[in-house]
Amino acid sequence: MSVTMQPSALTNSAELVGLVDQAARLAELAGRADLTERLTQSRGRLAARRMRVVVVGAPGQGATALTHVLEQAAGERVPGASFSDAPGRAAAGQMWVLEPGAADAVLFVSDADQEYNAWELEAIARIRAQGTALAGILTKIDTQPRWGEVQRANRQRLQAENLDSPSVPLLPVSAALLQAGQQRGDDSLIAASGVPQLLDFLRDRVGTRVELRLRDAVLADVRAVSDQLARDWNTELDGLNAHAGGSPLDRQSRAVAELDRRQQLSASWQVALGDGTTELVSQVDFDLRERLREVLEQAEEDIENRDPVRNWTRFDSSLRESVEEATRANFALAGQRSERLAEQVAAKLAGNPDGSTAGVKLPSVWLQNPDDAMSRITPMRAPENGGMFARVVNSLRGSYGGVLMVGLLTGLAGLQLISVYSVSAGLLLGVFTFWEDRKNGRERAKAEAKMAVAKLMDNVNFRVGDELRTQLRTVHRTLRDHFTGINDQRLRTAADAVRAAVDAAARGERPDARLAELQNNLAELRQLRVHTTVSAR
Ligand SMILES: Nc1nc2c(ncn2[C@@H]2O[C@H](COP(=O)(O)OP(=O)(O)OP(=O)(O)O)[C@@H](O)[C@H]2O)c(=O)[nH]1
Ligand SMILES: [Mg+2]
Repeated sequence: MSVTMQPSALTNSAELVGLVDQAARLAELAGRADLTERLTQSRGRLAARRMRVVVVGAPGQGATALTHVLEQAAGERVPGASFSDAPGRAAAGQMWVLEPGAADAVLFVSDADQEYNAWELEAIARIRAQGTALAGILTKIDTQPRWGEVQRANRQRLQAENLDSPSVPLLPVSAALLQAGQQRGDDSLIAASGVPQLLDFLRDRVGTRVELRLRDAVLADVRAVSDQLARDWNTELDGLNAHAGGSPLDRQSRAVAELDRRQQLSASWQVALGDGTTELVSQVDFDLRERLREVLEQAEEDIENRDPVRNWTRFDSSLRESVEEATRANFALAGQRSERLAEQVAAKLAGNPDGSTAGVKLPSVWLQNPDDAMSRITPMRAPENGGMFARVVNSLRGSYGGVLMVGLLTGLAGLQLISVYSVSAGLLLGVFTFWEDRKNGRERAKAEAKMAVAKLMDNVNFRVGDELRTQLRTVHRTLRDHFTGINDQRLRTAADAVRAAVDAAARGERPDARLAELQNNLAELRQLRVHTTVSAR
């Protein structure tokens, strides 16, 4: 009893839920827990759609109490729903007007002690005329054990007034029971309140408008699942048809041989993945070191020939750019190699004579740029180049020493401390010290610059290398999980085929029953596929 009022362009939540459920049932039939899980997620996304529910009714029927408990209990069940009391409460005998489009669903409440009166029937007729999804709610069922009779009587009245086609769902609830159940933590009271059932009903059965983006995402999931199931079942069907010839015992031994082959393949892809990963990591790691070594060499050459110490910030940032370029290239290589590894493993698992990956889906693998690791690398500290002042002081000290030295020597010869000789010696030594210092300072700055670069490169090697290895470990895990899933499925299919063949051989018959079952499933899938594509236009 789905309440479907909107024109069907598959923007209606109830129709979409129906398709998701149908696909989920088929996935379950095929034992594909991974696909069932994917559909559970689509269903969750549908349950989280925005839904405005307005509760209306004659005065005193329990609209406010119901709105409160729905708000409290909605929780995970219908996380996108909002509930409100009828705006502009109607006084007895008057009619209130709902803005068209203000609600996705209307709950019309009436006390379970009495049947719909004329006023209520008129109100229901008006809401129906507006085309909003509608459900009738019998309230306060805790005080009225005979609510079932009232429900039946209401149905008759709706039918008599021509208001029951399509049928209006009539759901019993009790706000009081829900509250009592919540207070005492008693699940049976909560279930008896009918409120969880009402919420599920709103989630799955009330057709509200679904945004196009959500609809397309859900349909894409359903299509992907049905394609996957079609592939599985077609493969099995081909197998059955190919093996249909010969005696039941022949078919049995062929099925056993196929299972055996798949078991061997199951070992070989794991070896391929293990070896391939080790090789991948060492190749990519080597590539990173090589690229960084080139950057380091270039930087050392620049320090030697171009003296970048004076323009240190620019040197620092251009060095970083080269490092980033090198790491990006390295990560891109890692991505390509990972994809190639995935193909190699898939080919091993597929075991096709032509070495293709046909029959085994490839996973999507990708690496992120190590921007985060790069951003944690601090700029290089500028080397000190001594500075002019230090150099002048040093030269003065040199010339002073010169004056003293020669002055004292010539003093012994009877000349004064300050003489032509001593002053000339002082000048000479001062100039000498100045040039020596300048040269030493430059050499020291270069050496410091090289050390700073080496330290930066060490840091990059450490952090980016670490990031690279972490990401490659993730790739390995992704591949392992992906191929394990496929492998399990292939083994299960082969084992099922063996069991079916053994059964058939025991009964001495052809595997017709399974054949018919597969054909039925495929027919249902084709129909599902038509629903999800044609209506999506
Ligand atoms: N026993 C019982 N009483 C209820 C229940 N729901 C509501 N009531 C009582 O019914 C009376 C009316 O409830 P409201 O929720 O205020 O009803 P309403 O339709 O919002 O009323 P107005 O806003 O005054 O028109 C209150 O006394 C509630 O305590 C229920 O589930 N069980
Ligand atoms: Mg009220």
